[in-house]
Amino acid sequence: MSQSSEDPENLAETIAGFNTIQAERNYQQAQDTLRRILVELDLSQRERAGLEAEIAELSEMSLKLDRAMFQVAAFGMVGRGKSSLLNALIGSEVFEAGVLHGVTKERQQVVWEIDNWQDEFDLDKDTPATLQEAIEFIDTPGIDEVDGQERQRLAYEIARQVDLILFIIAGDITELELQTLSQLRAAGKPILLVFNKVDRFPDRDKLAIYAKIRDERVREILSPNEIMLVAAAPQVVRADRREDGTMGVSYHPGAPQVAALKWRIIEILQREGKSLAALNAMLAADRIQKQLIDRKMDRRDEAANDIIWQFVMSKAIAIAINPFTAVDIIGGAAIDVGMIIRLSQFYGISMTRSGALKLFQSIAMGMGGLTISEVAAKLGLSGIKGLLAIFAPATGGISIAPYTAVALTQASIAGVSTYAIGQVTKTYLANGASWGDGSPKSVIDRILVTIDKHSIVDRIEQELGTRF
Ligand SMILES: Nc1nc2c(ncn2[C@@H]2O[C@H](COP(=O)(O)OP(=O)(O)O)[C@@H](O)[C@H]2O)c(=O)[nH]1
Ligand SMILES: [Mg+2]
Repeated sequence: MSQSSEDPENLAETIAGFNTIQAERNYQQAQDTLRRILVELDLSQRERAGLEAEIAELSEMSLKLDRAMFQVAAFGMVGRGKSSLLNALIGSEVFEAGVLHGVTKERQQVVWEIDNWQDEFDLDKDTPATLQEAIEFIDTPGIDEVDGQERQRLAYEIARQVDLILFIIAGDITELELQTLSQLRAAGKPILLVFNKVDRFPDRDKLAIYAKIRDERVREILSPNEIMLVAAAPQVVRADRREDGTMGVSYHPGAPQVAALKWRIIEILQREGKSLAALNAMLAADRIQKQLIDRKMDRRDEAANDIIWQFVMSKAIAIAINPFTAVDIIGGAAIDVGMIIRLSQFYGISMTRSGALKLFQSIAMGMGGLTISEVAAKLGLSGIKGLLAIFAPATGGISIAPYTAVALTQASIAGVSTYAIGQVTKTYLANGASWGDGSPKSVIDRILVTIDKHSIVDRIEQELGTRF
């Protein structure tokens, strides 16, 4: 080890340097990952539908990383001075503030170049290269202005998006404030508890409240150095001599006292800005990617079900037209095998005709047999099976009524069996052409119990009814 790195000050600098490099690398990596996800998203128009918000959030995150944006949100009850505070930090009246209840109706944001604080803090000298270029300040409605559920959603949304939360109070802390504070804390983002309007308290009270919020209820949620005292829009009292010669007081806006808070924000931004932004982006990317994959799978499943249904109806119609020549399912096997081939193409797992036939046979055997009555028994359609037994001897089609009944019954059972074969095939293919850990039989049994046979029979009969 060199002489200089044993010097404690140099060592600290070296470590800080490593941290900076690490932060830089995390940042780079997050940026690359987001870009890659966006490029490789590869969603069809149909898969995209309903996911617009997530995709937009992903692009937003990517943009945020590209622009090196640090997001700071003001949060708190109505009238605590959220809008005033952001204005004081920025140094101009960007957000509407006022005495009226609920001036801020919805979330608003403004991007603000960090250079603007340059003169005040002589940033050039002190700021390392990791300093972000801009802060986005986000103003929100009061947490007591939106109902419980909406409030939770808002808190959750903001907490997961932003890099720093300013939670603004202006006096003793209320139950609702405490509750929201701990909700926000759970998101794991840096929080500063900003005690505003200190100009309204005599010094002793200020200290008392400060001690109180530090010592009692907030202690579990926040550490003392996460609490800041400010006056965003202080009122200065002035004694005036009125025209009639008497004395009176008037109130005037005084200079904001927010310098210490600015410093804290810069400090957090310097220390954690890049890592935080990278971490947030990665968390969001991970969450969104999982959603996208789920959605893709859902869509895929729906599309596969559409394919299966087409074959179910082809089979049902074929059998309804010609019931007695196809009492065993093998007779209609061409349709099932066709379905298996079509599904395998859909899942991008190519399968030859003989491969498909083999799969068909093993599924059919796993389903307990190949004749209509065997399948009916296996599927729990014994009522229908009974019907078959009654009409089966009347093979001549003597009267039209039994003929129709038998035709419909056989068509329905054949349709359900094709449906079941389709579902089993789908599961097999979606699992990468594998039965997974279990045997084919166990997979088939598991799927068969989940099929609502009677509603499928109803649906087939209904669709047949519209055709015949
Ligand atoms: N005395 C005093 N009044 C303040 C201070 N900050 C904000 N106010 C006043 O509190 C009221 C509500 O402020 P506003 O920023 O609209 O609160 P918000 O609803 O939390 O956004 C306004 O009339 C502000 O002038 C402060 O530091 N001292
Ligand atoms: Mg406001």
